[in-house]
Amino acid sequence: MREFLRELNTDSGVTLSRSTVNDQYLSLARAVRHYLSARWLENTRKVRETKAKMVGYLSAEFLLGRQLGNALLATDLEEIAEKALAECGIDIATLRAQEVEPGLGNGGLGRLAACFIDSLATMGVPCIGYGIRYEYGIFRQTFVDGRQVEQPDTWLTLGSPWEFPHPEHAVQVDFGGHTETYVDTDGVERTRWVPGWNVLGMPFNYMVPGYQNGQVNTLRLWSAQATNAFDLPTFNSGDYAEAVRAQTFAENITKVLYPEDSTPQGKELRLQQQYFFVACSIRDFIDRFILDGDVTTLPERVIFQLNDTHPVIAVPELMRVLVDIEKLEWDAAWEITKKCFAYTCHTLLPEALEVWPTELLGRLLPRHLEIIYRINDEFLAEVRAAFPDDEMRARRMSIIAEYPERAVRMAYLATVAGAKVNGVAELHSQLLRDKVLHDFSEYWPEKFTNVTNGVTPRRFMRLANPGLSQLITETLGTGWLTDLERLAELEPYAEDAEFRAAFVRIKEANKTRLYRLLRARDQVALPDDHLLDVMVKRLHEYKRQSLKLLHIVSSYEQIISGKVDPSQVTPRTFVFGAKAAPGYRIAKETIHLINSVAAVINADPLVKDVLKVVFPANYNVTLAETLIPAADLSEQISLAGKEASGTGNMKFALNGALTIGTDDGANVEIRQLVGDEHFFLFGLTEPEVAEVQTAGYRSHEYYEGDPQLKATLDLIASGHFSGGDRTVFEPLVSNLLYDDRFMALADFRSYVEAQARVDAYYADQDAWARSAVLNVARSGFFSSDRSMREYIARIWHTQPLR
Ligand code: NBG
Repeated sequence: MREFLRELNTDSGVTLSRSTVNDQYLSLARAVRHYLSARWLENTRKVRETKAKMVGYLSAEFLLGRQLGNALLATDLEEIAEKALAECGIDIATLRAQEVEPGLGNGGLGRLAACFIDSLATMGVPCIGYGIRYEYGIFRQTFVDGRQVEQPDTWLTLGSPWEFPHPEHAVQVDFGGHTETYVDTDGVERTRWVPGWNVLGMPFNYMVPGYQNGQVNTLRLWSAQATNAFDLPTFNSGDYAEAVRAQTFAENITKVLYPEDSTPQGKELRLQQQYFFVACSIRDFIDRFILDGDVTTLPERVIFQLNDTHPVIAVPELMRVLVDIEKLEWDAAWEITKKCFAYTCHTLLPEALEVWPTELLGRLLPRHLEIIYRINDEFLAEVRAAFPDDEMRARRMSIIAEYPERAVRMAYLATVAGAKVNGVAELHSQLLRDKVLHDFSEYWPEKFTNVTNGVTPRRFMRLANPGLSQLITETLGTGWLTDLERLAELEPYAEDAEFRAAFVRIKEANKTRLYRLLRARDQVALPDDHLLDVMVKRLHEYKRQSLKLLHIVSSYEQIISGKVDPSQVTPRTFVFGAKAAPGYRIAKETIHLINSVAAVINADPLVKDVLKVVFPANYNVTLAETLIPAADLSEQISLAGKEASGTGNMKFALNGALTIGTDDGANVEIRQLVGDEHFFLFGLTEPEVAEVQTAGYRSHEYYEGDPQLKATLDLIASGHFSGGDRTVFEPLVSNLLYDDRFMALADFRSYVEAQARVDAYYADQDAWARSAVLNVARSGFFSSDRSMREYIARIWHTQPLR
């Protein structure tokens, strides 16, 4: 408390009585941060001294969520802080709510990175996360007339108490120019890069505290600044804009997060971002951890995990550093490089595998393009030697694509360079081996492995669901939060009526908490006796929010057309949360349709007691923390073979929602673990999808053949949800009828049948509660601690600090 007041007086310069909520929040944050800093310095010192091998987690995204709650939990200061503040008449919840979450990621991939660094800190494994400090994170979503409108995410304006700038560790990053050869003093011919321009990388450190273990790792995010920010003579001459032009230009590099996670925007700025942060990170690691300058020891000191293809330009960058700057022989440098990287692929959509046109790469990073060509030449020579009469194979495996334009396939580069390549769920890894990277897995079977994703139980159980966490602790004692498989011990309690009742009361309280929030935030009032059916994730066709919508509209259509009596319907509230990439037309139209359907259904007295649709704007980590613990039903309905893993699916199961889902991504493993009776499976399997596609998929036939589906689509097409205007949703309807790349219509029948099973099962509240408890008890596998143990054992070979 003294700390808090001191911060308030000295740092914010105000007295308690005159302080704003923001002052109070900042002071509390700083007080907690002080508490951690000594540990942090100690940790960093130990890593340097013991020369422990570190994980360098390279990721263009870290979707951290709010920091205050997590820091209080990690330091076990929650109760103390709450009591002390209460004595000053301050409600800690108000301060927590003041924090703007750093939205430095799009979705699952960025959130996974955040879960992983939390787990590593909790396990005491030295790790440094490297990424980008975007000035504007993922846009803030608003709705205007039901349409998404993006607002800039100004997360830094009210102060950012969690970051520590380190100007003394700034790194210069070069771009452009050309390369030339020269003969060095030993008579060796070498290449050097003569860059055209450069910027400065300014590091900002964030603490990554382990859960109550005194360990603090570092997340280092880079911000771009001009090397010569300000041109005084030009300024004095009166040309103020020109005087800061360099600065503006440089700062653009880290200005915004690309709001896209599954189609690459072939944008030069994005490549600049990627190179910028990995160049900074590699330089930084060598300067700060290889103190004797012996870069040949790098593989003993670090393994850089490439989080998808975004950081893969780090491979030629490390080669450049080793060969051009450290003057190692090419072969020696390549041996080192191959040991320093491992690659995680997070997708199956071909359009999401990044490729960079050689024209662009050569212009921006001429030396790197040369290095990539040489890596490719040597690799293809190897392939040709191994398969002498198979030129087609060599062409297929080339890192350089020739069509439709000459371009570098970043996933191939990562696969060739990486010591290991992994997918993020069993099915995904299998499809990587069998399809996306088939030639490579044949050539290097031992390189390929799977590590199924996980989520941190500290944030997604303990912080998000204190009620359930307390019940579990009362039942099992402490310790389960860092040993989540212990949830299995809850299994017998599924048969215990008293336990189930307590469990149900917590679910109800979580619903109440959510509805209170939504009332304040979105001015919607929700009935608290409905089945709560939730679909939250990025808006993408493959995830099939449209299929969910077809189910809702079909339930509605059956009532208004008199086919079903509303009194026969299981009352449901449907919640959506999703952002669409600003340039993704169909996704944005889907958002518009969801909002339009919601407006009509919520206003229709006929369905008033049985159907509600809500779509709170700006779904983010913070909202997820309130939404997920309240859900009864988790929607995981991607087309089989498209969702790499999913991690939301795990968060729901761990909080006692039942899943309705396809056999896709980690759903497969969730179903295997929780059991078929406690999971609503539907839809084509991946091999069936492939079959239907080969045979020729015509979605129109499903429409013709299924009266319920026809009535549903016809209702949308009729203008019922667009004030009679038939043109508004015509593109969406046509897309489903004549293209339907992700086969929503093919899975419709099976989906509504599964939903009928949901209704029937929900009627037996006790059976449902039992299944919900079993979902929790059987989902301990999905802790990110377990994922980290697997990476450590099979990929990283690092040790906890002692
Ligand atoms: C996403 C997948 C998800 C997966 C997360 C984390 C990208 C490119 N991929 O299925 O779509 O859970 O990565 O692995 O964002």
